[in-house]
Amino acid sequence: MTTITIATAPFDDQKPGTSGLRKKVSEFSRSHYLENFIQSIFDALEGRQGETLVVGGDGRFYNRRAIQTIVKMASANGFGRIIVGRDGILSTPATSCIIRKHGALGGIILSASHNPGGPEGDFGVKYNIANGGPAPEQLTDQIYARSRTIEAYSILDANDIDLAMTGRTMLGGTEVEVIDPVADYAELMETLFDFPRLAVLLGEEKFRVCFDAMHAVNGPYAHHILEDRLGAPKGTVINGEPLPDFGGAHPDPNLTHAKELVAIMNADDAPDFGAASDGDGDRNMILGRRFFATPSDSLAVLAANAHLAPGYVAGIAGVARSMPTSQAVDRVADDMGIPRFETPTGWKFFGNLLDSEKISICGEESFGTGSGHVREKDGLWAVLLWLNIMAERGKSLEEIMRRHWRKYGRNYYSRHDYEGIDLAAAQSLMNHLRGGLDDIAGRTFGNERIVRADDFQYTDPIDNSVSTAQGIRIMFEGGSRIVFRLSGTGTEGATLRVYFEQYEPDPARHNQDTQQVLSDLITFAGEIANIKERTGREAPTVIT
Ligand code: G16
Repeated sequence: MTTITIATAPFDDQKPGTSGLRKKVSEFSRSHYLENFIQSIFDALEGRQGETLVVGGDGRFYNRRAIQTIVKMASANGFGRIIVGRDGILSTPATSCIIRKHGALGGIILSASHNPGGPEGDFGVKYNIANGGPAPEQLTDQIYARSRTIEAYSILDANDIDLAMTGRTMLGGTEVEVIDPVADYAELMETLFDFPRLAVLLGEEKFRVCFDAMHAVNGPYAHHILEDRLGAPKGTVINGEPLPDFGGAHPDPNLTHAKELVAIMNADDAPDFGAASDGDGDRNMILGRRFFATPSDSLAVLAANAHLAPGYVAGIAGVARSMPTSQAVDRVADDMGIPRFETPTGWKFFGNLLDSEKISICGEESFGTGSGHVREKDGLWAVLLWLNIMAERGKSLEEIMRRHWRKYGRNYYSRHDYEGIDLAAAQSLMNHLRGGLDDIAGRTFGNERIVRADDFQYTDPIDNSVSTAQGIRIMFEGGSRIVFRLSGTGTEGATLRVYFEQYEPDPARHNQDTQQVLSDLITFAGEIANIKERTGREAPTVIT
């Protein structure tokens, strides 16, 4: 086997977004496109010689092909050991767990998360660092800079490795180990949760669960943990086989895309608990019987009750949420007297806070929650923590949520997405808002005064790095907020996200329709940003 060096020329569009580089499969599969980006990652990594690299993905179309290329390139670039998930499968949280457990330099995760898959769908590459978390901005900037100047990449001239069998082989001077994708992760979950207690709950005939893996990566993890280990009846996990095109569906666990689960949970004989996760297994949606827990509320409940699970029995050090996430978890932190942090959108911003143990639990409105057990958000972890809490409380999900609201008040919350709009129009909408910030502050809307309008900026309390232009915030006296930002994960045009939040302390008013409660804020946002005129859209594409 020999290493060959292949001449190439830079592509000018390899700037990683909120979570890695995401493009259409047709773009990623162009000659040298994947290779350029992988070599740019390797070139940005100091001291990779002899180190361990973890490689896996969510099973989407192009996953296996890309893995073969990456393994040969990693070997040619001097990695001493490569750990690959069997069949090329590794969820994002499992990759984070494996990087940490095996002391790897980092890992490459092939996923475009919740974006559709298949030959016409999306593909993506993320690099995670030695702490198991997403590469911080300094590193993604270096990778991007390298991609602008790259002239050649190195690859081993070798046969493909057998991804179907676990075991070790040598590839050039590199040991390649194909591992069971689930084992390390399941072992970690067992240290955090009361598995015997959960086995009793899930074994009870009167308590039923439905987990929708959406034909994505969490299928094997959920089958193993929920059904094989905890004894939930077969059939508890639906759509449990990862498919290259996710069965033609959109593996996004929200009320719009997880239609099958939503119908099951709204039926007369609905199970007690429902959940779905996304393409790469890091997101979660939590449902009770005919009841939806918003991700922001779910985060707040998990923070308030985490001590009921063995892994968090000593309490939590602090919490963090991304800026657009509702302030529900802030109220929990204030009540517990622990620190809380507000970060930009993107899991990478939690890394330093978790590493320095300033926080134990964090989450985002975009269906992501997690803790210090790994450095990624973790869909199945959230499910197990909820189940552990329900087992201890002996209450339904809705009862737990309503009790929470009675204690802390309810943050009515919704996100409106305008997907696939014209990029220039989206940017001009944001610039228009930015330009008018001084005029917005101090205005009165209904009975509420706008106390502040700004473009969110974050200074990391650990490394003092500064991230600017992270979203427009309009904040009202009573705690209501409107936030505007452009998504950093789409692959077509731009996606405008508008987030609405209104706080309601009075329990007598906790039963209202969310969109109704927020309707005035929604109208105001439409007017202030000229959404219809600027996007050409009458209504949002997705409301969560
Ligand atoms: C990624 C990031 C999250 C972020 C989400 C939405 O999630 O990891 O931190 O909240 O995208 O980002 P945006 O609003 O910019 O589209 P995932 O699950 O897609 O990897």
